[in-house]
Amino acid sequence: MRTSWSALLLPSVLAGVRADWTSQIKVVRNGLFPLDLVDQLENTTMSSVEAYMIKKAAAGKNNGCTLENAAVRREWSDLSIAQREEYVAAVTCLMKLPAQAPKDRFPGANSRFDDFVAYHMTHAAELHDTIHLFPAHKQFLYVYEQALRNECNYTGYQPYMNYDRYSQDPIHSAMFNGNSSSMGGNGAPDPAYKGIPQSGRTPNIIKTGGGGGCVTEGPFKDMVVSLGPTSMSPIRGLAIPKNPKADGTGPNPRCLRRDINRNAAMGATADRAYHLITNNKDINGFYNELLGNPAPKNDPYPWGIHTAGHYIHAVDPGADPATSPGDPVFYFHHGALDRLWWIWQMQDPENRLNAVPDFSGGMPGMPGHGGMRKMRRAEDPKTADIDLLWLAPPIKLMEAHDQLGGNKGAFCYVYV
Ligand SMILES: *[C@@H]1O[C@H](CO)[C@@H](O)[C@H](O)[C@H]1NC(C)=O
Ligand SMILES: *[C@@H]1O[C@H](CO)[C@@H](O)[C@H](O)[C@H]1NC(C)=O
Ligand SMILES: *[C@@H]1O[C@H](CO)[C@@H](O)[C@H](O)[C@H]1NC(C)=O
Ligand SMILES: [Cu+2]
Repeated sequence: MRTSWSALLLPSVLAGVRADWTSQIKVVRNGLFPLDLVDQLENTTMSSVEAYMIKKAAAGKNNGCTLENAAVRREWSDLSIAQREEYVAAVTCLMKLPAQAPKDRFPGANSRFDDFVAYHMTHAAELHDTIHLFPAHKQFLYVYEQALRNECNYTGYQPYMNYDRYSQDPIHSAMFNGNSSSMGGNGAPDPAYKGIPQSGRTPNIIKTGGGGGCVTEGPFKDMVVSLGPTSMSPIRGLAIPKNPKADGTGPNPRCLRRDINRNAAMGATADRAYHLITNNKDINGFYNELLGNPAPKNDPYPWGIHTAGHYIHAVDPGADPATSPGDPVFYFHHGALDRLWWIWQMQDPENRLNAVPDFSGGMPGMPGHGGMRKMRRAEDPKTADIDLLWLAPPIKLMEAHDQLGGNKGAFCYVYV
């Protein structure tokens, strides 16, 4: 009966759709940043999101999630200074809470923050094959956000990074200027740091931005990095101590190293993100372009947005594809990717919401990830799951495709 009821009701409900979402979602924007191409697309897409939600609610399938009760994940610079400081405090709190990952397996995991690094570094295949990359990171971020809120009393949601806001001058940005409301500063200059090799691309290296050493300013200047590096790390020639365990899971106390890098950031500007969303009708194309595959030609920053976003900040542990969540900026980057995926899905929810790449592949856009290509055959997405083990109970992969009602309604958030 439900079908015929909604079939009767829907046309009239849909006919009544106005730009009503602005009364349901609080939009707060930093006046320093006019809406870029992707922000504008996101804004116009919200009316489709609204129509999608009305339809879903009419079919009784929204699992209690509405635009009105959805959490709002905001861009870092759109948060007030007090909100940024609250976020930073929650992350440093997580770094002080005791680890829950099995101690014998991860003697180097010192905190709840490290629990996430421990999972990521040992389950790279489960997180990064073609069918898992987007949904598994959605769950990974969600569980991290829950830990910040439930265990460290954080009252906000995971912020994301709009690279375009920081790409021209990342070092002086609200993310990386090193003041108390930033995500910490640059690394000190280390002449041994040359950058990140990019085989198969021209240029074939993301040249150093001049850092590479220990972070000396801001909230994470005293952070003790412990896990890693692993054999996947593309960093060579720096005085980073070797981990006592072959797989990098042992205790290896050292500083957080960064290279806040404009050469990387310029590969993730809004024009590129807009092209990514609007020029790919199928998920395979979207996935590949995001990963910079095939390598863009005649582009001074041909990295693909995924690679660009990682190397905006990363040296150690951030540059190592296995331990990248060991720099807290990781979560801003993967939030940004989750947002781009969502905007792409919502251009045509009927066909795109549950679209899954249908080739089995790795992450050719990142050093070390090529090796993942053969690590896991693509399973049937319908039965595949996302099992974060000590981080959260398993969920079905397809439940992590819908951020507005997926996972029995646990996912209920929008990006603004
Ligand atoms: C965003 O969309 C809303 C409603 O659709 C519209 O009223 C508003 O002007 C748009 N904002 C910008 C900055 O384009
Ligand atoms: C969070 O708040 C609760 C209740 O006020 C308090 O008992 C707990 O210690 C707080 N946790 C942290 C990590 O601050
Ligand atoms: C930190 O940087 C932000 C972004 O530039 C700025 O708005 C804020 O006032 C700065 N805070 C301090 C204490 O300097
Ligand atoms: Cu990852």
